[in-house]
Amino acid sequence: MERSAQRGRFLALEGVEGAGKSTQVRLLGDWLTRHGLPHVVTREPGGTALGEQVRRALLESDRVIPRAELLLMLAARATLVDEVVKPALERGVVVVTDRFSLSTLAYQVRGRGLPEAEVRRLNTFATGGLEPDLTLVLDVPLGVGVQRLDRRGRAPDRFEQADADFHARVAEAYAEFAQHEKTIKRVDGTGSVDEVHAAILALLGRRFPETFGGAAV
Ligand code: T5A
Repeated sequence: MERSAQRGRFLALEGVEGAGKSTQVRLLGDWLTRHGLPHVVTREPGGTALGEQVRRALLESDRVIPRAELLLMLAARATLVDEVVKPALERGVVVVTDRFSLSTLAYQVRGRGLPEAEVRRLNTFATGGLEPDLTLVLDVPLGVGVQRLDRRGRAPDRFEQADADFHARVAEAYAEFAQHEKTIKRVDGTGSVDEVHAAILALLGRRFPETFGGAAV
């Protein structure tokens, strides 16, 4: 996507199930509100009327074959990009999303075993080449995420029910992509909610001082 002086920042939070993404996206949104910074908070799959319908189909259907899973994720993403993310960035606001393209590489490529080059090509078609300025991967051991979700007491969705090997491949993928791509950073997600929030703000303050400089909880 064309950059302009006014273009906003596009941030994505990622990680394994129960890593604390939704909690941290909400806190980041609250922080931006308190500091008077215009922003949009969204999630994937979802974030639009169509995307939320696709989300229900993806999470609640008994069986979705991997290629259909990929294409549904990308249909939701294309809609989110055109209806929400691009217009917001063009207005110069900060966009924070709970998951984006890195989830597709972790879950559909590494988890489901779909071919990476093909998935990347289709993803670029869906996004028009738009990538987050920074993707933060909340780093927690798989067991911690599972414990947090158990404590929440909600019935597991189709992804949460996948076997341990699937989740291990997803976790490895996050670690590996974070090692090789400059716009992906890992954040220790094992501390308290407030500690993780502070770590995210510190990292954003270093990376985007014009927006998050002097950030304090
Ligand atoms: N998916 C998605 C794909 O396969 N491909 C794709 O391309 C995309 C975009 C989405 C599913 O779709 C898949 C991946 C997912 O399986 P979802 O419900 O959005 O489904 O799943 P998650 O993103 O994993 O969301 P969860 O809500 O399950 O987990 P979060 O957001 O990581 O965790 P959160 O913040 O809800 O916290 C979970 C619990 O832990 C507590 C919270 O209070 C909550 O009870 N908690 C903490 N407790 C202690 N210390 C902390 N630091 C805590 N942080 C949170």
